[in-house]
Amino acid sequence: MDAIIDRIKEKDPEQREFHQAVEEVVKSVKPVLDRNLEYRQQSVLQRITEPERVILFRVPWMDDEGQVHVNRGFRVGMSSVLGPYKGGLRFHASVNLGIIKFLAFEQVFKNSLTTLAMGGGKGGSDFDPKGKSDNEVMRFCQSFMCELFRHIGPNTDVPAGDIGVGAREIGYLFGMYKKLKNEFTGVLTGKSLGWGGSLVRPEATGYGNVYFAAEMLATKGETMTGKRCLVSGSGNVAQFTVEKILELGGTVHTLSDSSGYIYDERGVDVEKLAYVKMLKNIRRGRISEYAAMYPEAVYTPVNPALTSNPLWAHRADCAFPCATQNEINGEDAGHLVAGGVRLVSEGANMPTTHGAMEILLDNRLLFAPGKAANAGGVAVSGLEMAQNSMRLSWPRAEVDARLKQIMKSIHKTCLDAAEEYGSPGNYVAGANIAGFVKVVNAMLDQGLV
Ligand code: NDP
Ligand code: 2IT
Repeated sequence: MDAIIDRIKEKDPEQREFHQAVEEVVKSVKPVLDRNLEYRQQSVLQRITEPERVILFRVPWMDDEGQVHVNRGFRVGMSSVLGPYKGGLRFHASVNLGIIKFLAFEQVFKNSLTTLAMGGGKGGSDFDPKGKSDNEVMRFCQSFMCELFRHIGPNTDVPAGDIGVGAREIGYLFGMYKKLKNEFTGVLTGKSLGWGGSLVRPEATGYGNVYFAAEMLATKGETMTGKRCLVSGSGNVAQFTVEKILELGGTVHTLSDSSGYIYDERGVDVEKLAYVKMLKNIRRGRISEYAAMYPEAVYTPVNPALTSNPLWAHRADCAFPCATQNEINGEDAGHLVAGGVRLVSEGANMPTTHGAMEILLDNRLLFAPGKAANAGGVAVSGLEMAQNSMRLSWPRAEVDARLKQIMKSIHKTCLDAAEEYGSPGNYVAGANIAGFVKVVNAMLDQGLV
């Protein structure tokens, strides 16, 4: 297995996030491979770590001043053994092929855990939507779709949102897809309600994250009531993580963006959350403005050169990283433990570095990896696909009940797999093993293709 990882690193030495994601899964599934000769004979690890396809394309667009810009577009289809490629699109200046491959790789196991028929993929662009006008974003999305449309389809590949891609972008992307293909299909999820979207899809990742955390707490006879929580990010996942924590009786004391974070000792309540939604989703402002609006909060700019993020040093019971990858490092993990945190549930994809995760697991925290805890988003995307196929839409209570049931079942699946392979209570091992076994069995059933 070391040789496989070495080969992946040699082939693409700059794809650090991809190596990190692969190493975590490979480490977890070692006992599975040890017990299964066929998996080893069939080279399942080599096969599962090589994308089925990678599409890389030029995205030219013109800004409001008439200046031409060129960005890079990506779509990686990692595995289609369980269904059409499924996964979000990320628009962020940091996007590169290694990041999209890590996200696509994680998505394969996450989608497998949902029990819905979805393969794994991811895409995006190094386009930075910050400070762009609606018209600029629209022209960018149209140009992006002018190439992407020929590679996707409701039975081939179904993109959705991720960082920098929300309802506005999905609308522009869908409009261009529909025009180019001359058909109205459920080719994207996260659509607006009026034209094919599902109720609860905007809330699903955040709500699912907290449903998962509540399941973990229940194993200790505890609930979210009265729990002090730290949340990072202030986008889609963070907002609805906060909303559900409040609903279940917890308190939330932090929010952040890439410039800094706010600490509010009195707590982000329902009214303040409504302000954050307006600030981030409509005004597209910065979280620093929260402290101007609510003087009881303290804003701290975060210096990226710092080795740790002070957000994670506040005293709390639970932490919900909901911004981006590798936002909790070893030093932050030490602060979380010292600050009394007993539960970490990853709303973001791979927000915890490998070293940090080891510290949290060694200290016996309840730790939920993103591929389990944030699977609610893609799960409701799967439900959106189902509703689109039937040309029906389910009521809110029905979608929410299905989401809750899926999160409950992922929680149990993780615990059962961890127990079976000798790591009781380890959700990282459980999620990786359960996700992996289902994908690999399907791969073997379908032959060497
Ligand atoms: P949004 O774009 O809505 O919000 C992203 C938030 O994270 C913003 O507050 C953003 O701040 C912050 N952020 C982004 N990049 C960085 C960075 N490099 N450093 C610090 N902060 C950063 O995205 P989502 O809420 O949708 O996504 C958040 C995370 O959740 C991602 O890891 C995503 O992959 C994951 N996820 C999302 C799902 C979904 O359904 N949307 C489903 C499952 C996982 P700023 O405004 O300054 O950029
Ligand atoms: O990381 C993720 O699971 C997402 N960004 C959501 C993907 C989806 O297809 O809804």
